[in-house]
Amino acid sequence: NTQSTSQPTQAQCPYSGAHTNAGTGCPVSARAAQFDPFEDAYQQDPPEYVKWSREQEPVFYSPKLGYWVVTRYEDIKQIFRDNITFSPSIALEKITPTGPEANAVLESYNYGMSRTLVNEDEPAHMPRRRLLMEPFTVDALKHHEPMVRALTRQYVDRFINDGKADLVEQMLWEVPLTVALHFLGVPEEDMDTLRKYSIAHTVNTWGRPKAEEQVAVAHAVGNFWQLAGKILEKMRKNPEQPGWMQYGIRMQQLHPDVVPDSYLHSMMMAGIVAAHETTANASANAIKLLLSHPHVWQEICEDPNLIPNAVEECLRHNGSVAAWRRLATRDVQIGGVSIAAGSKLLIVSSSANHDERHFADADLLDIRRENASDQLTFGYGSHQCMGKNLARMEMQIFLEELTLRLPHLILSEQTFTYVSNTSFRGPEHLWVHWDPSANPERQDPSILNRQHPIRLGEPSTHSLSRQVVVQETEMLTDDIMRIRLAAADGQTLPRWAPGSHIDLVCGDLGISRQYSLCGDPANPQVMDIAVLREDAGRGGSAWVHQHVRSGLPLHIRGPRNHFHFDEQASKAIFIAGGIGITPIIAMARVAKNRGIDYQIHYCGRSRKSMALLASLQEHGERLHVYAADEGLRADFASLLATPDAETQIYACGPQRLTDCLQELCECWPDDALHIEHFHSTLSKLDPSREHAFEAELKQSGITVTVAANQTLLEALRAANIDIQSDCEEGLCGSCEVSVLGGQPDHRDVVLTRSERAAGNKMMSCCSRAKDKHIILDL
Ligand code: FMN
Repeated sequence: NTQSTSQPTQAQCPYSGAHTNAGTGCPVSARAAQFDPFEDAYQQDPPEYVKWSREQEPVFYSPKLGYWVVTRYEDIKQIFRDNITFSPSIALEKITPTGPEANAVLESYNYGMSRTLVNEDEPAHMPRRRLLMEPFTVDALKHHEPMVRALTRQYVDRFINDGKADLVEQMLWEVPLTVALHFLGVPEEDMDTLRKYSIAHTVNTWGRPKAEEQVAVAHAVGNFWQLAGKILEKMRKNPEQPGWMQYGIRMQQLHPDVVPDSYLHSMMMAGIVAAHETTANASANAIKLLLSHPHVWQEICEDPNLIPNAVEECLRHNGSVAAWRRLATRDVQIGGVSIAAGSKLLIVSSSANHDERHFADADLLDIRRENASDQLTFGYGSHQCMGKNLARMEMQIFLEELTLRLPHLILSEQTFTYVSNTSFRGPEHLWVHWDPSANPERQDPSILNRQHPIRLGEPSTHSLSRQVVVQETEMLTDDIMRIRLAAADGQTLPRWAPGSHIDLVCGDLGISRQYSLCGDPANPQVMDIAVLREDAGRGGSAWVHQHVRSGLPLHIRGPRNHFHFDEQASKAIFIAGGIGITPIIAMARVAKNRGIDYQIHYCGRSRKSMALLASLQEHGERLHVYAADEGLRADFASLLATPDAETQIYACGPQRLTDCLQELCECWPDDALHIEHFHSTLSKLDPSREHAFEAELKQSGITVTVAANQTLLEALRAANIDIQSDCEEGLCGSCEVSVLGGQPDHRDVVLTRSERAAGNKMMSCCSRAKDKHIILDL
């Protein structure tokens, strides 16, 4: 209850009366003693402000705040995971208790904010969350997209010719508020008043208002409360209207025990704040961050496919929720530090998002970061932000509109100010300028018709493309073309290890195909692939052969690697069939350079049809070539007759070859054989032969039904669970989920024999449950 007041902070010091350090006289370290989240330095850059803590003292007691402060990724995720030990009940509690005068003002408005989802404990929370979640699912959110687009366009129209704007004032505050109101089903007429009140509410809950401000804030909050009540009454008269509140009213009627009547009023007020300010702040932070990295801004202007992951990376790097709160309900250890029952925790999620232990080069803004969506700005587990996908949608649309219409936007010189509070963070103003005469739509008004599909839900690595240019092509055989790619901007390309492949986007066909990198991993200037034309294929390789010529710009994604080569191995056997030589040749080159004892066995129809034979000659006697038209056949049965604990086998080729190898390696140590499959063996999902099952999601506290005509991945996404995926054919391994109970029915070709037998992970794009129930660590 936000009315409850904190104890005076000093009294909570867990060390009072404890033995003290001889040196300082106090067990609280000097930096911990200085920690003050109301200082400007915290507001300006929270992760930087607590960097010392992440590095040296990841869990510390702050005497100024009366809270334990937690700053590392794993510790914070663990806290989010366990909502019984770490109660959310104090999430909205006032950090600074109000004085009697302000309390009297609040009372005069009958202010009665009770718990909402965000600070509700179990067992009340989950049934309520389940009941109220449907309007937040990806399917339910789709129809809001045109509204968000239209609003965004309308606001940009207002300032596009001005040459300068305060984006917060002129767009980023009001659009999310209007979207929030639409989503909640609130009439627009009360927008201006609501705006004023919602700022006051933030200060009231998270800030440290001075005594004289407290009373004014209390009046605003009281008014906000009363207005919310009035609007709710209007809605109750017409509960069939669209909107989350109306949905809540209907649920309340059906399940009054789960959604009590009194709850709706609080839900309305909290909903406005939650849906509005977080997104407004996140958008302002994101645009500020991107514009302060002009080359990154330029990249997304040129390729809007990058926007969904750029949004995610901005949420990670500079999110709008800097920290969150929990209450320890029992004595517990966090990161090795003992915390007593009743202790309050400030979990600095913005710091977790910069934890090098989880995010490589964490301070770098990398819009292609593959694990950006592991960010904790939305929280995690059963209390994860329900509106996350609405926020993602808005942020994508804002960036799309601005990069399309104002690619020449420049961040103006300015000092950024923040509303002083522990949790919600975004600049109060964001001044930008540009030359309106250079607005692209003045030259070509048709750009306004361009619309990029937004990505609802978490970003997929499908969207992380980069532009390259074809430097040269060469026909290696009648039907295999070698293609050399270079970075479009003349820069270097990402590093890759043998076994990696890229996804090549096949022009406007709307498809992409994977190709293994077969060049030299030590050369970051170029990437080589070799593509076999498959006339009976699905059109991708035919497109490549028809269109790819020197000088052609192309889009690629990756590199990605699911066929890791153990460079520490002492012995290796490489087996390739036909075009399967592409990943193998890169591995063999590294094996040679590293002095590994290796052999290459390469089979094909005829030498004429076998690519890269000339380059392979460097391997001398280690290379064994079997051309069928010469009557040569590999004798794998003899080669693999004696298992050897030190030898790793890497194979790539047609299915009959890999099946045969799998059989021959039955007696080899588990996981000695590594296979890369170029083609999926997955047949189309046939609902008549499948059964529906339930997936219980341990962390999220929900159970998802996977229908017979649906994949587990589809069902998880429909329930707003973030899962990465890539090929969605059981080939790539991106969509792996951990299994805690029940038996997976594996359909992928990624997991090894022992991994399948262990049964503790599965590929959600294709694998199912053997029985009716499976428990996942999600
Ligand atoms: N096909 C090639 O011709 N060369 C390759 O190096 C190659 N590498 C692949 C790597 C992976 C990880 C996968 C999954 C597939 C690979 N393929 C490769 C197969 C192609 O992705 C694609 O399936 C093939 O070109 C046929 O496409 P199409 O049926 O659209 O013509």
